[in-house]
Amino acid sequence: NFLKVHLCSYTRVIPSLPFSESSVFLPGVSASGMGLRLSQKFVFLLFLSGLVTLCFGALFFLPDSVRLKRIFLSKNENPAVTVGSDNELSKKVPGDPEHLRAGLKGGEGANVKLKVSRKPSVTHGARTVERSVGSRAQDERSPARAQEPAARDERVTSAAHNGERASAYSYEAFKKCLLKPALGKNKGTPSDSETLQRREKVKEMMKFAWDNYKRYAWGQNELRPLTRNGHIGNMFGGLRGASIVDSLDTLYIMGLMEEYEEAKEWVQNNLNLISNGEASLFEVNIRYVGGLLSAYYLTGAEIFKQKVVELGEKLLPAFNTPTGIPRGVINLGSGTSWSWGWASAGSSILAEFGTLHLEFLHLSQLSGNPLFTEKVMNIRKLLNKIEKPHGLYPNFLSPVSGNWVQHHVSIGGLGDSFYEYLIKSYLMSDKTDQEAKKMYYSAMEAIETNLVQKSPGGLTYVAEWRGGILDHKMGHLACFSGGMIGIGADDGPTEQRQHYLDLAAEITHTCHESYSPTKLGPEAFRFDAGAEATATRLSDRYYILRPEVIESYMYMWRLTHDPKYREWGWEAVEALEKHCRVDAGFSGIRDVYASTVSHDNMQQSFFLSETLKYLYLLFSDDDLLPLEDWVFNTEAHPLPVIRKTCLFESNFVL
Ligand code: DMJ
Repeated sequence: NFLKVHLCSYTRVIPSLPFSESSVFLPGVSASGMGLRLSQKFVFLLFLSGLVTLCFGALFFLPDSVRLKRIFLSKNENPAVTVGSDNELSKKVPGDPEHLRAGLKGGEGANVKLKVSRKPSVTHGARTVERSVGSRAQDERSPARAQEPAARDERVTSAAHNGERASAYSYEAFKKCLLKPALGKNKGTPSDSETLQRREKVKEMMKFAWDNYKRYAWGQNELRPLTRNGHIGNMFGGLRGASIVDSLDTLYIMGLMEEYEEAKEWVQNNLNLISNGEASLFEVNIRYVGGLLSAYYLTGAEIFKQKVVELGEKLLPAFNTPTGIPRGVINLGSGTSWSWGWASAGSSILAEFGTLHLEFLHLSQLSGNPLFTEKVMNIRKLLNKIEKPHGLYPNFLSPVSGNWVQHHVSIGGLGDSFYEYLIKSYLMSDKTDQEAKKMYYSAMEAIETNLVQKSPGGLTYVAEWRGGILDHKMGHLACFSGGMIGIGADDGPTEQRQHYLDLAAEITHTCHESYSPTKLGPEAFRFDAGAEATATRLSDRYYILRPEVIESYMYMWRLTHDPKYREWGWEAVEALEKHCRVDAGFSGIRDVYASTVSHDNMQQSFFLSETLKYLYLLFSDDDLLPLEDWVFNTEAHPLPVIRKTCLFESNFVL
């Protein structure tokens, strides 16, 4: 700091002053050129150039947020990367669940990471995300920088070019390649009356959540049900209507057609993609890109295709890094991108850059632009090649050097959906993507060897790994892994198939155990010091309407038809009604163990896109979005299996 303040103020003053005045800085020497001897002049010049060099060098040590650094060093030129320490991540500030949001499956409770923790948006917190994004928002608006990335790849934004290609895509051909009708024979209506009633209840919950959003927060990102107003936040780079885009497919699947039409009309007339805000690449991808893609594939409405291709192009500059590993935050207007302030040494997050593959393959498919696929294949290539400690994938990677920055491994926050997208890439490729398959099963083997544990009480759980030391906790986010391991079971090595299905069932059971006594689960729960799937810290006790446990029930039901999964799902419905339903919507709660409920005043958009959708599917017949034809992205947006040969032939037929 001394260098920064003092040396830099010298460089600012000296060039603008006549020499006589700069003598202030070199006492005892007359600075007028006339009064100096040659050797003095030489020493003075040497001193001056030393100062300039030092000042410039000092810029590299300034935090990213300092304006001076932004002026001299463009973000995309990448700061030097050094190996970060765990301390950086372990600093927490007390979280206020009222503002906590939940991006990435990636969180550690209501504690928000100080440096804009999200594990934050990732894990818990929009609040952290908002902070980091917000703080940059003010000084990020230099027009010079705004032009920067556009010129980098002429294939990125040629709207006319993509428009042409996009219109060449044949929706009819795509439909012919589905094995079964998307909505089943009878929209998945179950034959037994109890299940039907339960399904109707879930539909009513969706309508209630939607109506209140519409009434109090229409066009904003999420509803605040206690204060009856809207929330915008900073995660989506100035985009609006997150709850609308996230709900399109749920409304359609549930047959809430009037509501679906309202949503579609809003997208048509009001979804403005010309925004100049800073967005989480991950969140925009899973919610907006995923939501628009599945709305298109389910309905064939051209508007969704147009919007999603346009939005996809805005995300491409995030990949302009030395390795092609995208940074976490991007300004949707200028294309400038940077890493989260809380991420160690400017690193990118595994679950963020590893959760783009499904959507980007579909963007190429719809637009005819191969660039989307190239970007994610490049990530794949790097991850495949890099050395992995014990076969594990750490959560932090430098987009500059392509090396791991920290050895923290987790199937929950910060890691989670990377693994999910490996197996789903394989399934979505009609089981042709052998590379994804291999990476998934090797990763699973390493996870089983190093992370999977049995508690003294007999519960199976997946611990976290910090440089070889186990942290005996699981986040709510990690509970999606029951479903993931379940859907991957059948394609594993023959002798392992039953084992994987059993493991999936055991993890789902453990997560169900964590749902007590309110029948809603905490953000994180532990298995040490006598704890058996319970939150031991007050700050881990919140529940923000997350879907992961219910998601696993849904998959396990489809895979086994064991009635307990429907019973557990129904328990969750009753608990949501009892503890989370308020007069104007659904709200997260601050403490799942408290006898008196305290609400956080946030109806997360993923409650509509995921939690309620998975519950509805749980109480539907399996032919509603059959798993042979559809994979769900990490925000529960269904994307169709790509059957290349069939599509090719069908296009010819047309
Ligand atoms: C959702 O946005 C997605 O499921 C994401 O992968 C993780 N976090 C939330 C839900 O908890």
